[in-house]
Amino acid sequence: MDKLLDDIKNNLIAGRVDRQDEGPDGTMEGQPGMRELVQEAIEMGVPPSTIMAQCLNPGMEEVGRLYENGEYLTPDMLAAAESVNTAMTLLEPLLLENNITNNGKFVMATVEGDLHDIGKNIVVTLLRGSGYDIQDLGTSVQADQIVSAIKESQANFLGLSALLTSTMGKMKEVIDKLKEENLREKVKVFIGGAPLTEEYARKIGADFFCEDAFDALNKLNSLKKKK
Ligand code: B12
Repeated sequence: MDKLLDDIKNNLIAGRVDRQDEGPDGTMEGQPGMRELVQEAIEMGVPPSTIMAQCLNPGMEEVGRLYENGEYLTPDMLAAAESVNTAMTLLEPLLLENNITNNGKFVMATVEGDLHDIGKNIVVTLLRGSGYDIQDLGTSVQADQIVSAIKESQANFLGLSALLTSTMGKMKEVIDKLKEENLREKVKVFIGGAPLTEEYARKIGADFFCEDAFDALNKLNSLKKKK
């Protein structure tokens, strides 16, 4: 099984969707790609959370490193994103299948000016699969739109994502607007994204900073226990 999990991770890094993809060096056509490998893992009974934790998260971390080193360019990143999405499309129904409980309403958005959504989508899939009713507002969402969605849905939780240092300040704008509308006490605010920290969460008045999707789930579970 370890080889299968490694193959899934490596196909993500190679940005391959299925067996027709030739891969970055043009030699991989005919070999199983993300679709076939994830399907095989599902048939073997590998839990979706294992595939996410052992293949998708570390695979995307490696893609990030390659981009930062200059070895990967934008098309390589987009190919990796398509490969992750293929995996998530196969995993999402399984995550949903096991959950009938409704743990609360969660509004999720990437803040204004920011188009990064791979991490947000992973969080959305994991939380949806864990019984949260998620309203995903998408990317580059203005503070006003986020606050209106909270008001209308009476959500218990808000998740904000930012990957750019130039957009993370928008999170404070959202929190300030929630205060203006007297909604701040009604919603727990979770923030995530590579440039953020625990300290930044405290500074802007968010409730929780989360390293990754599993950290978010743990923090939500600890809130449930406190009730
Ligand atoms: C993929 C990628 C892109 C893709 C995005 C595709 C997509 N659909 O998302 C594309 C090619 C479009 C892109 C564009 C750009 N990018 Co870019 N991108 C990345 C890259 C390589 C990986 C990001 C990623 O997907 N990581 C994998 C996911 C799984 O991790 P994650 O997002 O961190 O999410 C996890 C946690 O953070 C957490 N989390 C995230 N959000 C949330 C929210 C909540 C509520 C919770 C609880 C948890 C949580 O959980 C997630 C799952 O575990 C990063 C490098 C890096 N190392 O991060 C650069 C990076 C973020 N990009 C960068 C830049 C500069 C850009 C561009 C400006 C490039 C350009 N010149 O055009 C544009 C900006 C476009 C825009 N307006 O947003 C810089 C940002 C630098 C900075 N300091 O601001 C980075 C750091 C690369 C670099 N070192 O230069 N990018």
